[in-house]
Amino acid sequence: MAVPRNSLRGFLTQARGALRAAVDSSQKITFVIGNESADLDSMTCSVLYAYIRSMAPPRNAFTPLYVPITNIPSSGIQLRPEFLALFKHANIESRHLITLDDLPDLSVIKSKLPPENTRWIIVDHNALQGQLGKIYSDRVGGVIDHHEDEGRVPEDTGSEPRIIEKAGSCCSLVTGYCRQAWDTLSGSATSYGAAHAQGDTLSDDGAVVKLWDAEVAQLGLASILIDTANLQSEEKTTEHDRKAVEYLEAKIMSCPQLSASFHRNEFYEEIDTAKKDIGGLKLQDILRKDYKEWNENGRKLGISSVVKSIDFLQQKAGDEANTQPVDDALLEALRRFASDRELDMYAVMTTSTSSEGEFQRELLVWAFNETAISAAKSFAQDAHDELGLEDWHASGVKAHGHDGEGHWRQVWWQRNVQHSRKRVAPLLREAMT
Ligand SMILES: [Mn+2]
Repeated sequence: MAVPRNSLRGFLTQARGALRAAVDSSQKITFVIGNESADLDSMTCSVLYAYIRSMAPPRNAFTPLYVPITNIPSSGIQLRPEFLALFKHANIESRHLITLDDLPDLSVIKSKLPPENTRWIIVDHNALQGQLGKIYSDRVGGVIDHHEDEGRVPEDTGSEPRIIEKAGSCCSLVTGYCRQAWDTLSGSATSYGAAHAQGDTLSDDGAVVKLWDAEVAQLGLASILIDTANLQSEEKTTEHDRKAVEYLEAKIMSCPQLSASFHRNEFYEEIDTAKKDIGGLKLQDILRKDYKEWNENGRKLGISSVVKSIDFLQQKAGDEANTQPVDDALLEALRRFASDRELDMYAVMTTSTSSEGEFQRELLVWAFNETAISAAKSFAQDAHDELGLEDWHASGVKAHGHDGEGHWRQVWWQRNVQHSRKRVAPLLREAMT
């Protein structure tokens, strides 16, 4: 039985209830989870997929209800101002988002949520990482992603998708996959009946469903616009993105309450501005806000993506430390971040806009022991041309070589700015194998 048509807010409340029931009375459950960086793309992919799928599940679905999980503790939501800005458009609040805090504690999760009772659909990544990955990898039964295929999801995923394709935003692939079911839902008589049953005060039921659709559509649209710079990035934007934007925008424009006031460019500017508004965050929070980690041959690699320049980070570190010279404060903060996570190699990728208005990237790589150092050096050599690595300006974070403690650190301009972590991470990982 499909879940009755509902608003996003109503659906998330119901999904949380289903999760509780699964834990309390060991019922089966299906999760939809994004990657550990829990960026806008990961969050919206899991919510959109779970929402549409729960109202139109395939006949032999593991469970009719799909529970979207955002792959961070709930405290992480506050680190993502773009989430908060977007929630208003989707008529939800932070408390509605289901996070890792809603799962049983890791020490008891295996008994409270036995793997055989679960199925996992992974979106915006294609290998379940971390502690969840250790316990539930074998239970992954579907994937939609736009990263390099790690070959971990079985070829045959039955009635769930196995889609790994290039796209600016994974949410474009999710939208493409769900649109047929979504159209059927929105056109069906039961939609109107469900809206009516909700006792909504809007004059006609069709308008209620259109508003619900528009709320969810804005969620998906935001992620695609952010990932493709409002479809303006030629390197990132694909046909999937353009089609999905057209589709979602049509859903928004067919909603009478929104059509007059909604403007895509303004909407993009609002979410993008919120995303870059990280000045109020602590440096350690900025570093963990968009962070991913990998294990290669027992060696740990961590990469933080930051939407501000190294200069900004230095300033921030200096302000927080108060006492130290500015350069040392940032290095000290990075060192602490890496050692808290027992990293062998740590990289920071920044994006920013130059004073001339050029989009630019910096890359800092820090290797903390001999094995990591040799990996970092071969990365520096092998990836040099592809990434367009160029020595960073001399001031500030000392850019070169050994720092006297068996460490090695290097900072570059990454002139080939089309390469995000999606490309840099595999290059670093390759160097570590
Ligand atoms: Mn993504």
